[in-house]
Amino acid sequence: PQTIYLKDYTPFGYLIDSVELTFKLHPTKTRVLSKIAFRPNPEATDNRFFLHGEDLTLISAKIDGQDVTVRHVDGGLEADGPARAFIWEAEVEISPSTNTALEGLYMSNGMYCTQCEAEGFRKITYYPDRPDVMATFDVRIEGEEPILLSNGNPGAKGEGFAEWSDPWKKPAYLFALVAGDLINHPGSFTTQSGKDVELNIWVRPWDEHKCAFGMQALKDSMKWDEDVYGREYDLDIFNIVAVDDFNMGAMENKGLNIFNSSAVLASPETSTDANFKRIEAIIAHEYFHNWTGNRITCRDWFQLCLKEGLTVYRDQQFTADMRSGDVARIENVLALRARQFPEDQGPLSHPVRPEEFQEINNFYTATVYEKGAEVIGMLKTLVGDDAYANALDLYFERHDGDAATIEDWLKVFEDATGRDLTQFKLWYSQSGTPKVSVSEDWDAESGTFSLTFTQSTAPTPGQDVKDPKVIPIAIGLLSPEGEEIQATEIFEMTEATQTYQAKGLSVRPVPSILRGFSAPVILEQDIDNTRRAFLFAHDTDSFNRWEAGRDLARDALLDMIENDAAPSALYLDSLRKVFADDTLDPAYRAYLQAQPGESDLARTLAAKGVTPDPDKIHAASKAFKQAKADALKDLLRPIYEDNQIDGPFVPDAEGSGKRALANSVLSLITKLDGGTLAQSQFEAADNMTQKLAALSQLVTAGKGTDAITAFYDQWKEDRLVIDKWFSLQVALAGPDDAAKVATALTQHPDFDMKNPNRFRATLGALAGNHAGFHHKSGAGYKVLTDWLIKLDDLNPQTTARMCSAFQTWKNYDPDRQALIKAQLERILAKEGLSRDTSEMITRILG
Ligand code: B3K
Ligand code: ZN
Repeated sequence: PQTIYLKDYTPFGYLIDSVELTFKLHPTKTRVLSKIAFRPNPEATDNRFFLHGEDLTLISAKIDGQDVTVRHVDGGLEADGPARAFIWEAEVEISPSTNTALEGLYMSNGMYCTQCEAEGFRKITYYPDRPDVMATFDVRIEGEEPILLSNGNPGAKGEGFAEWSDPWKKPAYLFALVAGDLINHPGSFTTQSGKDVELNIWVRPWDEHKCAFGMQALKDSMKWDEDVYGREYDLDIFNIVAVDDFNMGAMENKGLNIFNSSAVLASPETSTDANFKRIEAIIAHEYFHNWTGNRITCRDWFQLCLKEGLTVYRDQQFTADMRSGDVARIENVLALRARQFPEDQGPLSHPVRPEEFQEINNFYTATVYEKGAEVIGMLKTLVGDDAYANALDLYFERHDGDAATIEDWLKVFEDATGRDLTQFKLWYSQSGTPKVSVSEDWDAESGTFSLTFTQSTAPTPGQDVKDPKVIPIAIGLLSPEGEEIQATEIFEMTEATQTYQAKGLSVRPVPSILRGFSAPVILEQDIDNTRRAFLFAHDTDSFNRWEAGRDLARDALLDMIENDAAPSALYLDSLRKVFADDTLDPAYRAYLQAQPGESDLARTLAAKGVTPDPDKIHAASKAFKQAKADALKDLLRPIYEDNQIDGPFVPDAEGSGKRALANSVLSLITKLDGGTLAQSQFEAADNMTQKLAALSQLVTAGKGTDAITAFYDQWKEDRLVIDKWFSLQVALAGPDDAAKVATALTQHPDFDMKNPNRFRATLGALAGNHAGFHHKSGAGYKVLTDWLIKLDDLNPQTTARMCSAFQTWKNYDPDRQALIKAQLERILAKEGLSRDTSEMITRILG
């Protein structure tokens, strides 16, 4: 396969003034007619007329009304393009119903839908399918489906056809079409300048009752983007469509967002608080793309973080504003550490802006998205809130309508703030997670407290040498009594080693470092557990307070794993004190007692040079939880009772916080009562949050058999709930059973490998069951591999994405490494392996 390099970028030889498309829909013989007005691009040096195209049957091609001879070349076609403006017309035939890759135009349960990002439009018609080619689109859809949708504003409509017109220039990856038997959940929004926008969420009739929450989230997002970023919506209509078969969460097509039904449909009976929160964030994310992604798009796919990092950052800000900011930050950091850190510390490590790829779909990663968002957050911390706001205004003003680059983005910040961002740019170009170690010094005589920081980043694939980065380190100082004696300050680290000083202090302070997780680094502090317990009890920064407790818990667990130590009395004692504090926000309190997961512990051990033993980790995690339950015993029932809610289920911050706390307590109570309370919660629950939490506890306690059956019988008609049913059984299976349970579920009549949600619910859950997946027999590796090999023929994108389950393989012992390597080689040896999967496996093998 061919490698594409950032350094090779050249503009396309032609510009497009307008695109007209006509679709004559048919499951196996859809005709797509295109009429495209090209003219030579004065900025291009290469005027080759090449159009991308994949899996298309060309019926006819004309230039200015005359048939032309085309040359079919790798990835598309070529023709002799005139050196003047001309009209290209083509007719192609495609087969949506046999398109199982879910890219291009495909069918999901009888409805037509599209997914074009990144390079799917070329499966619809011949086109310069690259984001720097932007055009207005006029679309006519002919089909018997009652609802026919595309981007932009609606035009003429009649029996068997509908027309749509998108006045905003856009790249082809933002094109969308939907046709099906759908009903709309309507809404409306009046923009800040008084324009009325029609809103719709389009679903199958039986999903109508699951739309209200998404609609509210959409309105909240529209308002928030006006209030916080001054961004107004720019069309008469905004449509969202729910689709069951979808490779990822959702897609920001201009005016016609297409969502995985799991990322938009919700009701209290069928969705958990976590689902509601995720839906709110994804709706916001896709909506925010209207400005950061659509109005300003990317010049090429190497610039993906320009839209994704920024849009994730914006959706995180939105969530923090809508819910508790403290909890939101903890959740973002947990996700970063669970998904981005392993990526950045293993064979798949790549810069936030990669410089090469074979298959761009493999780079929609936690690094581009979540680390990309952290980079924006650091930039804001460094320049300050006001300067950030000015820079964003300038960005929208200067680049509206552009296909921009990271250079453009940074230049805006330089111009708006007068700052030189040359060194900061390393965050975009160098991969790996920096380690920051710190040592303290106290000079009692002068009252000077010093913190000396040293940063280093280990080599990553293709990058042996790393330079010091700009790292904003938020520091606060506490008195020995736990009073804040110095509020948070930003120390700007730019050298490999650098010292921060606070002067004129009367006592030696206790520092609280990297407050709010002010940079995506690994902080190595040589402090003892008494200090951690102090910070856990007193830190005035809520993030660092939680972090101190987590570090204590982690060290206690590592001590149990490595040295067969007993659960740390210091930790349990500290936890008891903090956990008893009922003035704390319930959601935050739930996180205070959460312990690091098994994969997290495995990675922490590996980073210390210790080979993780999955069985030991599993056993220690269970024992630790038991010890917490014993230590907190008398507190648990009252907390559980205090956090029950009378009245209807509301998925807001308050309600979900109480349920999170009650359910976290339930998980400890189950360790003491063997599942009695879980059983009654399971029977009484009128909402999925409590139902599923109770079911999880019953299964974990080995008492889940009847509840599993009852749950299935109650929900067998609801695909999204049955996904949870598949996933939970695999995720909670014991180490010896996980592979068997997953295999058995793949035989279940409701298992459908073509549906990415179901596939992930089953096989993704296996990969997430640490001790089960890494079972010494190799059964976990084998089952996942068998299914990845099967799926690759149908859906390369989802297959490739799931290969990352193997990315940590070099952390394990030689036997496990050999077992995994054999499976990776088996995948690689498969005949006709997709470019997507082949690139992933090759990189993972290293
Ligand atoms: N931009 C899409 C992701 C497309 C993924 C293509 N493999 C959704 C999002 O980030 O909002
Ligand atoms: Zn996005």
